[in-house]
Amino acid sequence: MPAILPGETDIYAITDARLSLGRPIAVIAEALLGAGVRILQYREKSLKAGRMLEECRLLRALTREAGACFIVNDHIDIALLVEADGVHIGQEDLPLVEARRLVGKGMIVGVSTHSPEQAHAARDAGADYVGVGPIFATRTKEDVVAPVGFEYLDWVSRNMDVPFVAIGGIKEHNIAEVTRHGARCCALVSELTGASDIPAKVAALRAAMKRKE
Ligand code: TZP
Ligand code: MG
Repeated sequence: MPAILPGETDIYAITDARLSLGRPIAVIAEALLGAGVRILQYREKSLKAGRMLEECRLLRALTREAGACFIVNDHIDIALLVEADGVHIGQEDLPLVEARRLVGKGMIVGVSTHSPEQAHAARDAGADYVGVGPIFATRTKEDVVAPVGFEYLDWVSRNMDVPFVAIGGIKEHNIAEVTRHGARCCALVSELTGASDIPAKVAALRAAMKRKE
């Protein structure tokens, strides 16, 4: 299994074609990977499975070439078909134990969590990492739960021994604060996919995280 969630602070990039200023996914992925992003998640909510499979094949090739980790959101079948490094599931997707049965031990399974109870359950069921959020309000996710703010992130930082990723409304202007609350890895969608200069945005986000370490 490739290393996920580096020890130092870093960003976890997530795709969304609807928030990419009309640019093809290959352009977005190449810009992110060229800027040194180490984890890329494919998350597309409005495409048909055939198209998603094609795009994931492409992203698998690009991430492999870049030596980056490739995670597929929701679609375990597609993740298996393209030999992704992992899958990411939410609380209302297939239960973690069933997802694990499908992908086996060698694949990363990440789970979105919004409370200490969900974090404990994910850890006990063998999650490789947990998503923590949404930290701030976001328009990117349609069925999003209410922001958890910093309270839950603080709790995870202090109490969880499983790697975690902060997510939801994280931007250049607030990422330092998220880092200060203990997040070493931050997941972003719109701030990255919607940036006109993606490498510059990656550099600015990394600099902001480091300044507040
Ligand atoms: N899970 C919780 S919030 C969210 C997901 C997938 C969307 C985050 O998007 P953005 O644009 O970084 O706020
Ligand atoms: Mg899901």
